[in-house]
Amino acid sequence: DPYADDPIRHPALRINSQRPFNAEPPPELLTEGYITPNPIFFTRNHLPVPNLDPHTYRLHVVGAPGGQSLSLSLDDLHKFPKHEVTVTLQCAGNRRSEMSKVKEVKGLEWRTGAISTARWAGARLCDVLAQAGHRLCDSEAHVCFEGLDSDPTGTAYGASIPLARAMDPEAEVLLAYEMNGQPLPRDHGFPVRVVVPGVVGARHVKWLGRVSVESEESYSHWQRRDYKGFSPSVDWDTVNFDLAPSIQELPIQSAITQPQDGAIVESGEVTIKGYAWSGGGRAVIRVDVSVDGGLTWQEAELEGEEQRPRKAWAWRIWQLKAQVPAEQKELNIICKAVDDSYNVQPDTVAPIWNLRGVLSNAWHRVHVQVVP
Ligand code: MTE
Ligand code: MO
Repeated sequence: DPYADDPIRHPALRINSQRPFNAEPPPELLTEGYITPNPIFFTRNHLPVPNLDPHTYRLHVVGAPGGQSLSLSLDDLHKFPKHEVTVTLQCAGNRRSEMSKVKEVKGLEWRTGAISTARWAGARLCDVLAQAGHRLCDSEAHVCFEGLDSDPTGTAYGASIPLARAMDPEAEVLLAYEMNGQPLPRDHGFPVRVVVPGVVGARHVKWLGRVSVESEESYSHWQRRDYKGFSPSVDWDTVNFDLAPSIQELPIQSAITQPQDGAIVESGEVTIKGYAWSGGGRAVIRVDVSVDGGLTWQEAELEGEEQRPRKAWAWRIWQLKAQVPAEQKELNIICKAVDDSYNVQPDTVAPIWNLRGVLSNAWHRVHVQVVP
């Protein structure tokens, strides 16, 4: 069993698949704090978790022509200036279970929890690339990452991001060795992973073994044959992965974590809570909440760290205290967020349905019963 050596996990996680391990925190724990504690941070593994020795670990960085290749130990990485940043990581498949209610999709049935936030620390990728002699001379180039996890044929997990993002110090792309002040847990990439603020989880390669600059995107399955969006009309007979761009920045997203669908709440003051986040460093400027199925709207209060313009890498937790009269029988709660480019979420799922169930960001809806 290639999974026999996987780490022990927190019992509160909701498991979507055991081998490989995929799990999300329950909604009430997800937004309990602004930072997600390491043991309940959502986990998305495609393969068995490698068991790497931090003393013999080396990160191979392929040098630029005329530059030199690097073989960096963990100590070597610690010698680069340490950079810290709070980043929300979201899987492209977050909220897929709502899409599969419209029509069958291929993929894990994530609810609203394939998203979490941590304070990451490590070396800046631009500093490491510069030491290997790389400059931003070819703005069409890509930085390819390879993990040290692999399938029985020896194929490793891989992904890539544009070189322009990797070399931009303002983009704050990290080779992270710390998560919330601790060494990375095994499930989250020990000893080193990539953190790409504002970009889909799939590019945050864990158990990082190799970094190279290429003229093309990574040839990995997960870069070329997965994590792309399509029209609702495209099915598995007609899909052409070569024609769609790989998902990088993610669209505006929000969800309700409290109360949960099907709950019973008491009339009077009802607390409604959730998260909101947008990709590409776009800040959340507003979350609108309705308790009457979208007839009327109220603005939620945004909590958590202030967001920096163009560098809003982390989510906002939001809250609304709604007054619910005793004669009310039910609430149809909806939330929708707006980012600072005035991007909004689509109101329903069907028009954004796609065969792989990615980019599921329609208005989130929760139905609850009210008791006096
Ligand atoms: N890196 C490696 N090496 N192997 C993987 O399976 N999964 C990716 C990404 N990096 C993956 C990986 C995907 S799809 C996501 S959403 C994130 O890791 C999840 O990171 P987490 O498990 O720390 O939440
Ligand atoms: Mo993912």
